[in-house]
Formats: sequence, C-alpha cells, structure tokens
Amino acid sequence: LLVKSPTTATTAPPTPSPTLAEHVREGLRKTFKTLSSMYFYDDEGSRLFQEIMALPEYYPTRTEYGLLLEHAAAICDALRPATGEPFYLLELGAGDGLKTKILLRHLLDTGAHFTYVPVDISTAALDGLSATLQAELPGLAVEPVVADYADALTLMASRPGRKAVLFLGSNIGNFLPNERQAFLRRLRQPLTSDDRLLIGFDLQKDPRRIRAAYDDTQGITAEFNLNLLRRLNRELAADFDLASWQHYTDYDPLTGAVRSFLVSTKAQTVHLAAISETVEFAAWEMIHTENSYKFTRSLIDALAADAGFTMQGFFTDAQDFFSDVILM
Ligand code: AVI
Repeated sequence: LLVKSPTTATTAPPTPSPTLAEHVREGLRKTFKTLSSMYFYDDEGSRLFQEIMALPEYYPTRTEYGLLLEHAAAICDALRPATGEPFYLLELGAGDGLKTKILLRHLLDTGAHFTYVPVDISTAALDGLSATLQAELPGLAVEPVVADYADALTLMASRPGRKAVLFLGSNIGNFLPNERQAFLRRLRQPLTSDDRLLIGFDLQKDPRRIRAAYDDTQGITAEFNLNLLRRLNRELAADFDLASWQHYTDYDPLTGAVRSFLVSTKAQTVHLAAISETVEFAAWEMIHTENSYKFTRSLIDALAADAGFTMQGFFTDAQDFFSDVILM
C-alpha cells in the first residue's frame, strides 16, 4: 500500500493555511473581486456537492453515469492493454467512486489484471473510498496516492506497464481556458504513447438547461456558493453577514462558460481579522466564484491536439449532453 502523509491540514482560526489566505487577499483586492472555486470543498461544501449531484436540474453526474454504463465494454477495451498484461488505472480526484465502480466492476468481471490508484489531496476522501471499495469489490487491488495530480502521474510513470488515467465528472470545466491547456499539457508530459487518458466534458446544449443546473429551485447550489463565505468566516475570522449575500449565476453561450457569483445586496464593509484585511463592497457588487465551461466536439479536438494527444474514442449519451473522451 502506497500512502503518503496528507499534504494539507485544516487548522482552527486564526492560523489559516497560507494558500487560502494568499488567494483570498489577492482575489478580494482585485477591481472585479474573485474567490477560487477550489475552496468550495470543505466538509460542508463536499456534502453540498453530493446533494447537487442528486438534484433534478443537475444533469451532468447522472448523464455521465448512464453513458459509462452504456459504453462500459468499449471504454474498458480502449483503456486496457489488448495483450492482457497488468496495468494501472489511475483516477484523478477520488470522489465517491460511484461512476468509477462501473468501470472497475466491468474490468474485474472480464478478468483484467490491474491496480486501481485513486489520487487525491485529501486523505479522508481516499480513506473513505478505499473502505467502500474493499467492502464492495474485495478482489480489487487498490493503491491510494495522496498527492497533487501531476506529481502522482510522475510518481507512477516510473512503474512498468500501461497507465490508464481517469479524470471523470466535468472537473476540466472548472479551469479557465489557459489553465485547462496548461493542465492537459502537464498531464501529457509523464505519459507515453502506450498510456491512455479518459476525460469527462460537459457539452453545450439548450442554454436554459445549462443555467438551471447551476441555479436549482431548492437553493442547494446557492448554499454551496454561500458556504464559501461561511468558510472564510471560520478560517479567516471574517465577518461576512450571509443574509446580505445572494447566489447569482449566468451562462454565456459565446464562451461556453457558466459563471457563478456572490452578490452583495447592500453597501457593506467586511473584516477578515486573520489576514488583517478590510474590504468594502458597493451595493450589488459581486465576487466571481466559479467557471463551469461547456464544450463542443471541435473544442475538445483542438484541446487534445494542442496538448499532444490523439483522440481514440468519443462517447456520448443519447441526448449528446455529456461526453467521455479517450485520448492517447
Ligand atoms: C465539480 N464541478 C465539476 C462542478 C461543476 O459542475 O462545475 C461544481 C459545481 N458547481 C456548481 N454546481 C456544481
């Protein structure tokens, strides 16, 4: 079992982790204020995201689940070596493993020899996943790696055998275009022409359907967004009054981006004691908190080519809502 010690630790205020403090200070000093969506996922945020994935409006998760079920055989054939030799199935971002289990089960049922390597920066996420997998798929070999994605890939590159890398969900959509490009190029570096990469991309569709997925009627996505302010109150000793903030989201078909904001409903001053910052907000001023890009086939082709990948397979659901793409 290969388990590195966790790289992040949550500490009580007023000793914030330097990255959160630095990012928040920088983001709230900008002319158009920003906070990074990577800070959504504290315990409460991760719980809310689980709720989002089950919402009627949030189609990506259940669509990808259905498409993996439908195309499991073809996807697994593309991921495993044709010769039947052992390989590594790496997954970037552990999640709850619900979608991954479709592929794991299919591979086990068809006699594949492989080790599943879930990669995450959260030890807790990996521990939870490993425990479920051990109970549900006792025959599975699991080697969790607590690391940054690129580091994990570099680490595994020294092992012999194919590396089939999964990046499911539409996590790629949360990067800005230049970050996305850099991320894919970096992933490509440690991989060889024998390796494979499976990435999930949410596709452009009826703009109203996309918008609704990020502004559900039960207000769970709003809670998820507002939870970021709760986190700053707790971890940076801030005094955001949640009653004067609202969730706002919009889809821009020109760029394919859903953008989410936190809106200050009145002029107000916020103090962040742990980083000695005082921030003024005008009435209806916004903090940009998230981008969720939606793609087209031609955008995906261009992105793959730019990073030095060849498209080996393009799988979608019957409605063309979502795609899982195999790159090599
Ligand atoms: C994690 N990520 C792919 C989600 C998305 O769809 O961009 C996060 C999310 N934000 C609001 N709803 C879901």
